[in-house]
Amino acid sequence: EENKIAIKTTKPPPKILLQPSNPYYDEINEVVSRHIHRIYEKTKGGEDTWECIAEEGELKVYKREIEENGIVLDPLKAVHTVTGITGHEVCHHFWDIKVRMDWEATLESSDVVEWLSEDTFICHNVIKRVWPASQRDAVFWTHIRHVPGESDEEPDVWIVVNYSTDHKSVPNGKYVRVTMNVAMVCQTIIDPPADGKITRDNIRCKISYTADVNPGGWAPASVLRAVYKREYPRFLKRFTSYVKDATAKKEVMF
Ligand code: 16C
Repeated sequence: EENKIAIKTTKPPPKILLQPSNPYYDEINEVVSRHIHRIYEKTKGGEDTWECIAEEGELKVYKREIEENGIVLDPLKAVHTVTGITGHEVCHHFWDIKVRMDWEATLESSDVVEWLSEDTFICHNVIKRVWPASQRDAVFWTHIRHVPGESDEEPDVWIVVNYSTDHKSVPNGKYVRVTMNVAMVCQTIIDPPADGKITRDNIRCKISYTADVNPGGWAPASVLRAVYKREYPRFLKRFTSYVKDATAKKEVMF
């Protein structure tokens, strides 16, 4: 495909977790901690500024309308609870670029640009074009992490963060560059059965997904909002049922 930028990395992933010596270490830790803290912030009452745009069973999708210089920046968040899968499994499938195109419906391509560590790489997504807007792309680091619960009562957390960055091997210009701060945060709830034998029926995953996306250049607000309203709920349903199917016959990955 002559139209594609040659950015596929040939270097294999290092077999070591993200190290303090890595230039991205501080930024990644900061962004990850901010997302983790968000899940412990219980809603403090008062006016709820989030507008629900979709509700289906346990899935709820909310947005807040924000525009800056005519560009839609609506932050989006979704919560979902899915039985039969763990947070580790959800995060693994969200992070693993080898399976991304199996559940991503809005991408034309997705490639690794550089591996930073065993748990982190930089990638390049080319997003499908939406008429009448220009085509978009995104370059971001994606990091997966397991974090112990804040207290004895809190379950462990699995998290993936996708956060925009620049990379010399993907010059800006061919597409309009989208920037994002996306997090998939999961906690696994186990209801142990009387016989003590835990199966997938006894497992639930509480998911919190947030997306702060800047579409980069002008795009018609009404079209963009309509696309978001359709695509985010579709993504959450499609992705979670993908993970259920992919793991159903496998041993539980706690
Ligand atoms: O989080 C998701 N996927 C991750 C892994 O790929 C990653 C990607 C985040 C995508 C952020 C959204 C980009 C919005 C681009 C704005 C496009 C402007 C179009 C102008 C319209 C007038 O974190 C799952 C992401 C779920 C998808 C969210 C909705 C994105 C809509 C993109 C439009 C493509 C529609 C294609 C129609 C078939």
